[in-house]
Amino acid sequence: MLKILHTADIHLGAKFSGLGNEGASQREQLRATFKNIIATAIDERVNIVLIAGDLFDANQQPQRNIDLVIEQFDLLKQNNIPVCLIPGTHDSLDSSSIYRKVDFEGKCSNLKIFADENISYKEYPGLDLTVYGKPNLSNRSSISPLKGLKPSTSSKFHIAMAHGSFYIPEKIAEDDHVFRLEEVKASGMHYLALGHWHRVYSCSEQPPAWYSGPPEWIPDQREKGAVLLVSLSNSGEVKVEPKKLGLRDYDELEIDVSGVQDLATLKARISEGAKQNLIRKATLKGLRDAELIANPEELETELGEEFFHLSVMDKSHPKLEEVSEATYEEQLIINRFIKLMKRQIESSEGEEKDIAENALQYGVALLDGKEVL
Ligand SMILES: [Mn+2]
Repeated sequence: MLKILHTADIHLGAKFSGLGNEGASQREQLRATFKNIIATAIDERVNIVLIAGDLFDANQQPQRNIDLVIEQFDLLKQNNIPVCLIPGTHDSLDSSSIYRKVDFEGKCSNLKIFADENISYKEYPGLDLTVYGKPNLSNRSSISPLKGLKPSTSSKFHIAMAHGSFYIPEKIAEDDHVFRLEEVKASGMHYLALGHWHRVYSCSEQPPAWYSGPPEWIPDQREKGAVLLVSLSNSGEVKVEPKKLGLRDYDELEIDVSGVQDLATLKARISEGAKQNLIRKATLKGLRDAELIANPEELETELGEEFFHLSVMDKSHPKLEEVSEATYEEQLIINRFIKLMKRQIESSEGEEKDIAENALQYGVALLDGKEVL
């Protein structure tokens, strides 16, 4: 049996400007989680570690991040664990690449960096394994990272690493290092370790091809980070187990303020399930009573201490006491809409009238360009 730790998109050195004062702390946490990945690889006695691109957030790095990587790869070496790496889109192998400035392979004899322009491979006879990969040479490319991939040795196990976008019609930019399902199917690999997408995601069952996502929370990510522990049995069966290593968690909360009576209730709703390591994005929506005045910045300051980071966005719209078509020019749709709805309100009663009144308020807000739904 072969056991692998697959990770990618660690983004060491990321700036986190959106986190304000907590940015530096999360940047430090990336380093701590990276150490945790290496400790997990040693604990779990994996045979090899694969890093499928974007180990670094940029090709310019403080010396301490370079030292950290060398120190941690050395820990793997002391435990007889090799490590393979491909340059990704953030740390691509361009002329100013960190992998050209620093001789990581010279300092870590257990490290293989795939640096040939085309797919190349590294054989591990002791593991009966061959690993394949190619670097991303720039941030953008229309060439598939799987181009030319095929088993090239007599190893029992063949595993590829790639950093790019899985092709989904109309969802993917053509120059985002795109590869297709047919290429995965025809690759002859037992497993494909992918990077670039920032979540755990399986593109193919046979052969299994997975994105690990970042191990620790980075901006635009919508879940807690993980690494993948992959086991390949001698009979060719592959088991993939995501292990959540990230410290910081993330959630999004949408609050319809139309049912919220007062500020205390609104605060309680925002704070529901607050945790010290949670990054929460709260959005206020709907039509609010004119008396309910909520200042997002004040809410962030007042409730922020209950979270690692809280952001509040107000997309709600005040309910108008009186809606009049006279506010809008005759030829505008909104003017016609108000006239029609008023006629509807006058001619209905009971629940129907309530619905028509709500429809008038929502309709005016929407035609005004507000996001109330
Ligand atoms: Mn990335």
